[in-house]
Amino acid sequence: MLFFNRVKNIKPNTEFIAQNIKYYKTIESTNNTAFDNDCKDGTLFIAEKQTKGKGRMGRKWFSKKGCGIWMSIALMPEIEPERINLITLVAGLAVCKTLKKIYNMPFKIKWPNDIVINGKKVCGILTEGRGENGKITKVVTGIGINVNQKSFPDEINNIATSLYMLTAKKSDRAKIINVFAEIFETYYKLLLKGNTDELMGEYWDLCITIGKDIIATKDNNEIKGKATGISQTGELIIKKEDGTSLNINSGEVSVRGIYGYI
Ligand code: BT5
Repeated sequence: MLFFNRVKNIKPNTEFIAQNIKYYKTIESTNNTAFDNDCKDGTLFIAEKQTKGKGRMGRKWFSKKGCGIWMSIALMPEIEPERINLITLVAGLAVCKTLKKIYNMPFKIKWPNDIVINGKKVCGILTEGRGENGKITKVVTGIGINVNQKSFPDEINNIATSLYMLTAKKSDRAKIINVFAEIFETYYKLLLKGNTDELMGEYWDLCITIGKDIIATKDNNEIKGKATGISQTGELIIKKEDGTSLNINSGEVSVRGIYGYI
């Protein structure tokens, strides 16, 4: 069901990101709707509530009505399939910089797709791609930001936070989206030009995973080691306990610190 402009005043100063906007009251997942609809490059899909908001590997994303930013951007990049992960990194960098700019608080990135503060998650990102004959036709990057929640369900109470809980003030969702769209577009254009050094440098500075002892879980197997960097295609480079190195891809693993969530 299309819905008229609930999050009012989304009007970023961009060339194409969020220049076309589709608003919904309740849908299953903005990522799915973005795939199912023909649309222009950069179209923003946004819902007041998602009934099947999703994270990676089939996980659930809690998307309470009216409290968060549940949005997806449809992109048609000329990009090799193995570089899609970089779009998640760009989106994470753009959310982190947006929140730091508006709130002046020490938001950080937990590789690949969480924005965290004080050990809790305020935003998650899910990027999915579809293609034909080895070529990407559409990429959807879905972003969930907890904005005005005053509490969370028990399942995520220990790991989730919202901007309201951090500031004790209600935030204007459109303002966050406008700033985000402008920063995202700048970095996304750099990525498409192949000019990744600057954005990877900034990502590195904000990423709390690098340098940490971590456990990556893949297919129920645990890999222990130290995260030493990010590869050119956005993978996390891990130095294992036996001294060998391994690159891991964001879609397949979950990463946590040896001491807790981060
Ligand atoms: C993510 O997955 O963090 C990606 C979340 C992407 C959500 C957006 S909302 C718009 C778009 N439409 C969708 O359907 N999805 C995208 P992952 O790294 O797999 O983390 C999922 C885990 O985060 C869950 O298993 C919970 O532990 C936790 N979680 C769920 N809901 C949360 C919330 N609202 N805030 C913080 N943590 C949450």
